[in-house]
Amino acid sequence: MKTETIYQPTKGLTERQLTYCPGCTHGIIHKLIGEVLVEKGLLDTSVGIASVGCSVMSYEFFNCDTQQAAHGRAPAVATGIKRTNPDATVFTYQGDGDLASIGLAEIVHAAHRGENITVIFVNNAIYGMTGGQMAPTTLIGQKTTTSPRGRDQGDTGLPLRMSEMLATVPGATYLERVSVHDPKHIRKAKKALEKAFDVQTNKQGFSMIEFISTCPVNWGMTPQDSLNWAVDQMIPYYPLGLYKDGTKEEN
Ligand SMILES: Cc1ncc(C[n+]2csc(CCOP(=O)(O)OP(=O)(O)O)c2C)c(N)n1
Ligand code: SF4
Repeated sequence: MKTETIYQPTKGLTERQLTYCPGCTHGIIHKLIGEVLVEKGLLDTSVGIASVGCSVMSYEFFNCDTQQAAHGRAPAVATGIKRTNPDATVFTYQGDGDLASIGLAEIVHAAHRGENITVIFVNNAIYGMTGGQMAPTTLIGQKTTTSPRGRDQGDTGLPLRMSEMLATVPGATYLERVSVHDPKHIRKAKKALEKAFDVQTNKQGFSMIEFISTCPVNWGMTPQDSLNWAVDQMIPYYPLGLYKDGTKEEN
């Protein structure tokens, strides 16, 4: 009997079982990255920079060369690797605690220098790995272990919108915010990733894709409720879309 392959796991990820909690969208984002690297023929020349957070083990999952960076320092490590290996495709994979809190200086300066790297920014509005503390991206009123009555603007200011902020940095080339809460948005997110890697291949400079992601465990929700919460609460504050496309200016 003739058999037809309808679906198979991407070769862009190893066979190692993901360590993410059930319903966490880190896994979907990994899969998209793996698919894009394979489809663009970049896997063999890619170097992923794993950061600190739930994705600390991502060096085990991406089926390419990887390097672990200290908390927040992934863009600096990526800078060194890219500058010494200009033909490699270099990407970082960072949570919002990693990128928007401890690594805020690194990401701003890497964007400002226009480093030719691709940043994958996973915004789940909380510190996942360490048990659900408030992050710079935590929403006003959102309860976390360090804001048990809900984040208060008077105490901690407004949540940081990284894509909007980096769009004001002249050196940044391509910035887009996407979500993976349903198949339509997953397809859109993949397109944005493809574009970001194209920007790097074409030596056009710094690109970042911000993913709205879920943390059902620390949000205290079922996987389905957490997808709904991302749509109802996160996306209104973090609107999806293109924040900067400097490639158009250059054409
Ligand atoms: C210098 C330093 N400070 C603090 C920590 C502890 N720490 C590890 S992971 C983490 C939070 C990570 O949260 P995030 O980046 O949002 O990723 P997530 O786990 O939510 O995917 C913190 C504070 C550390 N490892 N190193
Ligand atoms: S703690 Fe949250 S972010 Fe981390 S793997 Fe679990 S659900 Fe995902």
